[in-house]
Amino acid sequence: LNQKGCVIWITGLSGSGKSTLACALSRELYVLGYLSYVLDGDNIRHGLNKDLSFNSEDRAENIRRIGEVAKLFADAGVICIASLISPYRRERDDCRSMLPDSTFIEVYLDISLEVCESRDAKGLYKLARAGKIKRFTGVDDSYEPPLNCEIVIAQTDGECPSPVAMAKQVLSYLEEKGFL
Ligand code: GGZ
Repeated sequence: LNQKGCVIWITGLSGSGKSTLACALSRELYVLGYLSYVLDGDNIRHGLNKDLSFNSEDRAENIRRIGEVAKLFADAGVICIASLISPYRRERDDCRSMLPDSTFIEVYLDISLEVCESRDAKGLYKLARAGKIKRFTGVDDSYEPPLNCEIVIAQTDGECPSPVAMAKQVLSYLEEKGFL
């Protein structure tokens, strides 16, 4: 396997496009002949992390466990794509510090709450606003944006980049840093 393992850690609000980016990126990497694996918060919460709720302690544990698993994948030489809200800076930084220098690539999906809420693909924001889901990130629970991440994907003139455009932004970074 002629590739260097790393962790691409995608953080952002619910509905910001984390899973969409993870999927698009994984597909592009496959086409280019690279092995990647996606660890998606929402999926992992059905298996490995099904014992965890959304209180702050459990979210921290969710981040920690996914960080540990991502590290194993990276050790094995895989490009591991972790997509979870991961609202806390401290736990994200803890994951970063577990990995060899420059192999933790943090991607912030800087999409406004307004846009995320207007998408509301699963109707969760609506439920959160109605008080039917408590502690919903951005509504009544905190999100701490990264201060110094490797990649920021942002809206331009209110427009969100397409999945392929987001993936390409990450791919150029990986290329520039010699991972591809
Ligand atoms: C945030 C919630 C919540 C609460 C359920 N707050 O956008 P989705 O729906 O499909 O993905 C979200 C997912 C969040 O899981 P993560 O493991 O990524 O979160 S964290 O990193 O904070 O542990 C969302 C859904 O679960 N969801 N309740 N209260 N998102």
